[in-house]
Parts: sequence; structure tokens; C-alpha cells
Amino acid sequence: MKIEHVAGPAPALNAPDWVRHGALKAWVAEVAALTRPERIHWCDGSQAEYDRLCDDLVAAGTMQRLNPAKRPDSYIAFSDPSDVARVEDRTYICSVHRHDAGPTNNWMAPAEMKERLAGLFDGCMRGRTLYVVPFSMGPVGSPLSHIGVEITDSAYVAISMRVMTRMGRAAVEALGAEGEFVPCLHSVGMPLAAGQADVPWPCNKEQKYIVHFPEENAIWSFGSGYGGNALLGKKCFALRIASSMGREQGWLAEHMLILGVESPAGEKSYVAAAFPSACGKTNFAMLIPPAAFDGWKVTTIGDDIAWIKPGPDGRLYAINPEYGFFGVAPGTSDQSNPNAMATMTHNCVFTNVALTPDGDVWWEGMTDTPPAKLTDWQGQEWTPDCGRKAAHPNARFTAPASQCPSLDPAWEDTQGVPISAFIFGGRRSTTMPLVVESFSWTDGVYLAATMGSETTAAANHKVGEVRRDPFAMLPFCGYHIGDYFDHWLAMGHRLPGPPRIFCVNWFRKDEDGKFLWPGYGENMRVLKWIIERCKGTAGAIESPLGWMPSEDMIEWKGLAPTVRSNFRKAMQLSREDWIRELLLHEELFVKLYDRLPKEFVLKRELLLATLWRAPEQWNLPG
Ligand code: SAT
Ligand code: MN
Repeated sequence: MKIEHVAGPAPALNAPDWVRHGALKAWVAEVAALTRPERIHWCDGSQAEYDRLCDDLVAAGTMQRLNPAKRPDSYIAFSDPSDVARVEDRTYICSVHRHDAGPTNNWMAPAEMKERLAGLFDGCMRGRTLYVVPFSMGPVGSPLSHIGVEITDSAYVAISMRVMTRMGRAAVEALGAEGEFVPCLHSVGMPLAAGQADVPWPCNKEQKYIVHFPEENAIWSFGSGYGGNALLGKKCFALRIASSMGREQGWLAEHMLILGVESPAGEKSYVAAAFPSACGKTNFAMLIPPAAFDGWKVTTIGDDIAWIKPGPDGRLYAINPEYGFFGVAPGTSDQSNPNAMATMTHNCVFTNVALTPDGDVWWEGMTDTPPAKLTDWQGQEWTPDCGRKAAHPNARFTAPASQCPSLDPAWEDTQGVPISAFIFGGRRSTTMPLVVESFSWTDGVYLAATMGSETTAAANHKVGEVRRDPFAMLPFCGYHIGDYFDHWLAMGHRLPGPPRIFCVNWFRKDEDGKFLWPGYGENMRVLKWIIERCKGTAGAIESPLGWMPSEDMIEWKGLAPTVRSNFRKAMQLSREDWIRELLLHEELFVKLYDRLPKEFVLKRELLLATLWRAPEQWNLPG
């Protein structure tokens, strides 16, 4: 991308001899001339480099080394209290035409945005090191993979990218002299004047911009050092830019975990499941079946993002483009997710969790009884009765996927794994049943498109309000969401036998606000029915919404009878709730009107008519 406003001397380019890509070197030189860092470092991705950058971060006060006896090779970082989550209101899709970004994205004309950003990036790396961070999303050399290069002035970002992506020399070598890469430009937006002391978590408190140019596959991010705002391989590239690439090239980039299920007979199936941020995707991806499911095994391919392409046999194949997990820490425990706990025993970076006096980490939900004393995520002394949370609700662990005990042997398979089912789930206290299978592909795309969810702490908005979150992609779709629905419809109709589509809701509550379903490992009971539906071995009954399991189609072994009676409540459909829901569908549809697939209008009518004929409270028979 052409950068204007170039001025001033730039440091030596310092490109190592393994960088043969002329356009890459030219881009780095161009950025350095604009941002004027003190020095340039090309990341090779080695362990020695990682260790050295971690030492630098410890020296700078950004991270503290955890007690090596408790948590070897691990660190804790506290962010600035103003920089704790994705900033959706500062996230832009800058297509040439406003209409191509659609009504669910912030938009600005590319020329205008570049002008504004060039002003912000001008000199923004003064006093800092510019890190060139080459990375591959997906196994290096896989036909499903793509390469990016992030330029950042944050060493924390550089080391996090080494955990989260295949980072370093191998990615540059795969690029060769003229391979295609997605340029990802990032700055914390806090230049240092001569002699000015740095702060532990540099960021820009006034100005933040997370900007995507889908027509040139480029990303510019300014002002934040946190998570999806700054680790640009994740939401910015692997979802927003990749979703737009996928639409042009005939594939899908989705906010989905991928897991494998092995039956006692040794049959293996894979499913991909979409849930909004902080709705338990990591827990589901690492599920451990209850004891009664002797011989069943769940394995993990990924916990957040799936890239999916049709294979030569007409099935859809998926890879996890990431290399690590950036999981929500609060609520994670040896009970809720033993695999995640085992993944983060070493080589882990924790952000905004609490620090124990003996140099380990703690967060709400990790143990029933909190430690008597902690340092909280803001670096302050904390006691159980102080009235504050010890960890930020969006506190995260960054851990290598390779350390996960449930990792699937095929997780780095360059061809990907075949997907039998798509599962969509929101966080809904009411309305949505525990599980339902759509009547058809079109029907399933409708249900996914109209998904709602109560908001979480993963983005900086009010927690707990229901918003439409189509495909759990609302903050991550890099183009018009109506075109995205159309792309999904078209993808399925091109396949001889598309995967089945299911909706689940682990979060339904009773009148007293208590969860009706135990969740976690017990979700295996629902997953088993889903897998058997795909194989054609499980029955289902017709509900107004789709196919549902009756009570006798679920495996109940080892579960208290009360859960069984709650199941019926969790499967109830209330006409009143659903009429409200359909009005919200209408609200979404009106916004998208000119690009809304016409199937959706008819489907909505059909659903309304069916609900009117059904009883006011529709219950599973029996
Ligand atoms: O901060 S991230 O965007 O990477 C996490 C999330 O919102 O899922
Ligand atoms: Mn996510």
C-alpha cells in the first residue's frame, strides 16, 4: 500500500539474508520511514529470540516472570486498565463503497482513512523497536494456509504472535521472492521522546483504530496492545480479511472451534461450532466426556477459528489457522476444563489475571476458595472481601496448542479434516432450545444468520444484553453481512451433501435464573446425538423449529434425574418468546434489506405460521 507523508531518516533495514522478498523489504522500509523507529528487528521465530524478548519485557516491567517451580517459562502481564478488550466501535472495514462493508460494520472511505492513519503513524514508533513478524496462518505449505507479516512496535505482540501463529523464518522462506502476504501494520501509538521513560503497558488512550482494507487485503491497527486489537493474525486477518478472501475464492473463514469425536467403535467425525467470544468455545473444544461415555473420545483441532474449503470429494475440509490458544481465564478450572489447565502449566503468557504471593496465577473460578491475598490485575493488593474482582473478566491465557492433552493427531494435517456438522450457539437465558437440527441447509443458514446472544466481556460494551450475532461473526465479518449469508447459501448448494446444521444453547435458565443444563462435559450428551444424526443412526422428532431429540434419544447414564426433567424445560418453545424473536429477525432483515437472501423472508413467514399453529408452549412429546 502506498504511504504518503514520508519524511525523516529511518534506521538501517537490517534484513537478514533469508529474506528474499523485495516487496516485503520495500514495505518495511516504507513503514520505517513513516513511523521512524529507533531500530528494526526481523523476527526469526527462534526460542532464543523469544527468551530474549521476554527478558526485555520483564526488564521493561510489562511482564513478570512467574515462579519457575510453579509455572515454568511463564509470565504475567497487566495491561493498562483502558486497554482490556477488543474495541468494536473503533473497528473499521474500509471498502471503496460503503455498501460493501454493510450496515453492521463501521466504514470510512479508504483514502480518507489512510490520510487519517498516515497522520497518526507519522513518527509513532519514535524511541521504539520496529519488529517484523512474519507468520503463517495454517501449517506452512498447506493449500489452505495464508501468510501475513505484522509490523509492530510491541515486543509483547511479537512474543504472543510466536505462540499464536507459526511465526518466523519458515513463513518468510515459504513466501520466497514474490509470494503473496497480508501486510499487517500495528503500533501501540505511544512514541517516546528523547529521554522519555516508557510505561509498562504503552497504548494510546485517546486514539484507537483497528482498520481493514479488504480490497487490498491490508490491516492497520493503532493505539491498542491487547488481544484481537493487536495480534493481527487472529480476528483481523484470519476472520475479517480472510472472510472477504474466502468469498472471492470460494471458501469460508469462520469464528468456529473444530473438534473430533471418536465413538467406541473407533469411528471418527469432526464438527465445527460457532459461538460468540467468551461463550465457552475453548471448553467445548476440549470437552472430556462424562464417565458414563466409556470409549468415547473428544479431540481438539482448534478453539476459535476455522478455515474451510471444499475438497475433491465434495466434502468440506477445515484447518485451524492458529498455533495457540488465547483463552478466557476466569471460570477455567480443573473441573470446567482440565485440558486447558494442563495446556497452561508452562510456556504460557497470562494477561490481566491475578498474581499469588508465591508467584503463580489465580482468577475467579479457578478454585472454590480464593487465596487469602493476591495482587490483582491492576497491580493492587487484593483480599477476598475487598469487593473487587481479582482478574479482569476478559483476562486471558496465551498457550501453545501443542501442549494441549486433547489435541487431535490430525491438527496439523495440511489437507484439513472433513466436517460432518456445523453447530451454532448463543448465550440465551430464554427462547432458544438446548438443541435443534435444521430442516435443511437453507433453514440452517437462516437459524445461524438470526442467532442472538447476550454480550460478554470480550468487547468493551455492556455485558448481558441480547444482540443479533449472525454466525457469531457480527464483529468479524469483513464485508456486507447480507452477502455473507448469500455466500453461505451458495457454498452449501454447490456441495453434493453439505454438513448438517444444528443450533445449541447451553445457557438457558429457569424462572429463578438457574441454568437448566449442566454444560461442560455433559454437553457430550448433546454432541453424541448430533454425531449420530450425521451418521443417520439417531432418530428425531419434528418441532416447529427443526428436528429435536426426544428424551429417550439422549444418553442419560450417570446423570441425576433432575437434569432429565430440566431437559424438557430447556427444549420448550414459547410462542410469545418466539414472536418477540421473529420481530428481532425482522429488525435485522430491514437493515440488510437490499442484500438479504429472499429465502430468509419466506422462511420467517413459514416459521411464524408454524408457531401460530403450534401450542402456546410447545413441549417435547412424552
Ligand atoms: O481479543 S480477541 O478478539 O482475540 C478474543 C475474542 O474476542 O474472542
Ligand atoms: Mn473468538
